[in-house]
Amino acid sequence: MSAVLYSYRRCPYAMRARMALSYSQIPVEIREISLREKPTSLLNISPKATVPVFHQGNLVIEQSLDIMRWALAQHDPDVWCQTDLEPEIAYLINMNDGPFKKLLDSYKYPERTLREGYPAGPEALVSAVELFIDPLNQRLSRNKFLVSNQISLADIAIFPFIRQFSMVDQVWFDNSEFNELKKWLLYHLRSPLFNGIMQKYPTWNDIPQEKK
Ligand SMILES: N[C@@H](CCC(=O)N[C@@H](CS)C(=O)NCC(=O)O)C(=O)O
Repeated sequence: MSAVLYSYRRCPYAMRARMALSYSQIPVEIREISLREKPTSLLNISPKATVPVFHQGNLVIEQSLDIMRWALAQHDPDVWCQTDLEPEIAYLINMNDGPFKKLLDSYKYPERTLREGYPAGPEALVSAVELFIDPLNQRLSRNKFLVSNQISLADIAIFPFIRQFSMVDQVWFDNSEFNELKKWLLYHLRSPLFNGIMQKYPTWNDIPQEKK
């Protein structure tokens, strides 16, 4: 049964799902959507309509991490999911998706954040470094990847967010002291896996013509 992934090229959640599906060799039709004009077929299966959403037959998976875990359960050739490392993998991903993502947004969109009364811009940057960037750099000075010397689910789930972080102020990041993290980021940016999932697709839509 053919599978579909509703996706948005630059969304870090969609990137991690596309990377896992590609690694697990799951054939999937990528439907690049417009976030402003979401396709009806997506809204029909997932009214909240965030991307990514995976759809195959009766199966609808609406969270990027669930898509990753589902894909790896089908095929995990390099053992990204190691049972004994699972608590550490889960801890890191929770930190990323929870407090770090909040700080990343505050750092990236200071105007929006200030309006909501949270610390923004430089203040958010200091907190993000303390909470996550520095600890990740320390981990990478001990091991080649985030939880061991082998790549794991944590590396792929977190990488698109560190990429986004590095791009908010590329000069700051390039001049920062986080050399191990820079190396790790570059490794992923240059990987065939990442480059393979960044190919461009025309925007897919199935909004009825009369609504356009
Ligand atoms: N928890 C979700 C978050 C996904 C998410 O927030 N995606 C953003 C794009 S990066 C989105 O679709 N936002 C909805 C919108 O902009 O309408 C996941 O892990 O899949």
